[in-house]
Amino acid sequence: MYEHLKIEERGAIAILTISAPKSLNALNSAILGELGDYLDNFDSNRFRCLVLTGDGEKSFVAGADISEMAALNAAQGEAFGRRGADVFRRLETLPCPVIAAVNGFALGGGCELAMACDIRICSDNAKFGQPEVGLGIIPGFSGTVRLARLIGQGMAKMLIYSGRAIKSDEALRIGLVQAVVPQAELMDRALELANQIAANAPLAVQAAKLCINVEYDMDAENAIAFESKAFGSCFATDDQKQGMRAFLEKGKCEFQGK
Ligand code: CO8
Repeated sequence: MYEHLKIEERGAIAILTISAPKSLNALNSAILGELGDYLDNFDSNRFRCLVLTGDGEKSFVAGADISEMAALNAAQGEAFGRRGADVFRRLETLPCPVIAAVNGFALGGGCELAMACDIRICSDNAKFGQPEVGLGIIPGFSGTVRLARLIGQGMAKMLIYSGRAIKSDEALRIGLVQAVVPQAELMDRALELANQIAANAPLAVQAAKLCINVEYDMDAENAIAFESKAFGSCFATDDQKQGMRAFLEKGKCEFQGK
């Protein structure tokens, strides 16, 4: 149904693969459109985790499509940047968690896409970077926003100003990724984590995601109040009743997401 997206469902886990092998999965308008459509129709009641990856063993996403950007004027550049940023924001605010399984190059828009996911696991051959200033532009899919938030301003400025790409071990050291695994194990390890997430109470997982995302932009007082309210709302769910009963009876709970 999509030209550049491959979709797989494994129980409560959805796997989305960006596939444009000729350009190392670079993001053009068509792919952004498909990604936006997929996210708009994503059923967070049915799926408990989304794993996002790139096709092949070389590249996650090698950036926005340079051939499409080359002739843009300022207004068109802004519109293209806005379009990508909107799609990435939809990914970031998807109710259920998203794991980026980064299988190779995550450059420019590819690094920005990975950063819009909740958790990043990468293969040992992965490379991250924001090379945009070497093309006469800046990261335009929210990279200046998210990179600084994820790894701190100093490190973000060093990477963005220099355009330097870093290997997986350095990405782990600076906190850009949460785990590095051998390439052959990448999907298994991502799915293992996805299954751990999926075994937990889905409404509680969603509430935790919402809290962490929303509270980041709040002052401490409002953030704490927001968390208290979300915490309280968990007690209105069957999952909380059943989860706590199962614990007290030393049983296991199959959460229903109600
Ligand atoms: N866009 C378009 N085509 C690409 C891209 C890209 N980002 N990346 C790779 N390709 C194409 C190559 O042109 C090549 O095509 P062809 O076979 O027709 O010549 C094919 O993919 C294979 O690539 P290479 O032959 O270059 O493969 P290598 O293994 O030699 O190198 C690299 C791999 C290092 C990944 C190299 O391809 C590269 O440097 N790519 C560009 C990386 C980059 O600069 N990315 C950032 C792009 S800018 C961006 O993402 C901005 C996001 C914000 C946009 C805001 C809108 C205004």
